[in-house]
Amino acid sequence: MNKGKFITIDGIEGAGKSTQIAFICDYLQRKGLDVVKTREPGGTELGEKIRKLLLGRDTGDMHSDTELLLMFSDRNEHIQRKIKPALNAGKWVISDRFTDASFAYQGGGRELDIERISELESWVHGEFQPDLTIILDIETDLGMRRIEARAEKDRIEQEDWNFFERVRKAFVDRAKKYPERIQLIDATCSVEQVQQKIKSLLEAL
Ligand code: Z5A
Repeated sequence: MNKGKFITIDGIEGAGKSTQIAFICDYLQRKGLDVVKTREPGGTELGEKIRKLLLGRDTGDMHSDTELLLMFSDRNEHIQRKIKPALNAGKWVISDRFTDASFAYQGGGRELDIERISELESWVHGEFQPDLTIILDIETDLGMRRIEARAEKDRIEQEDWNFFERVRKAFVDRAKKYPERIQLIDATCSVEQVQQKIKSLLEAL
């Protein structure tokens, strides 16, 4: 039985995940909880190498199935070596992205078969799911505008508006499909307003 709680945050680029994760970690730590902040792809030593392969511009062209399989290889390492041990030690794990991102980016964005993604999900983490998933929802145009100023876009960030629009739609569909786990939050409002909504979810958990 898990003793800690597992929270994942997702959404399209520029939705404000990094901003809100910093708030979540600080909020929980102030409550005296032992918090582990992590991310996907990445989060483990091997995972960070996989992340470089997945997001590095110098990786070049990659078959969409390869991208999906690498995401789940990274996830397996992450769950087995970091997430589950931390939860079993009573820690609260906050992950910047998790499996919903594979359904949204590879399923929605790349238009891969959802059934195949579900098979990988069953294989890699079966019944194991986050206690709470927060999806920050924002219009695609606004998300893209927020990250416009970035010096260099990674391999996936270079995709076009239509790709991110499909990703956004897939996230919204996930939230509708799993209302007991996923909370969709309107992230177009101010940082403070988003924090207030997140705060009430954390209190409930
Ligand atoms: N990926 C995948 O394809 N499949 C998978 O299974 C997984 C991942 C797990 C990981 O990137 C990439 O991997 C991602 C999906 C793919 N690819 N893409 N593209 P990442 O998650 O590490 O990075 P990111 O997606 O590019 O996140 P981000 O751009 O850093 O966005 P963010 O963290 O959501 O935003 P932010 O940095 O907090 O905020 C962006 C800007 O907006 C910043 O200037 C803030 O100050 C500002 N901001 C934030 N909130 C607000 C509000 N409320 N109002 C106004 N301005 C705001």
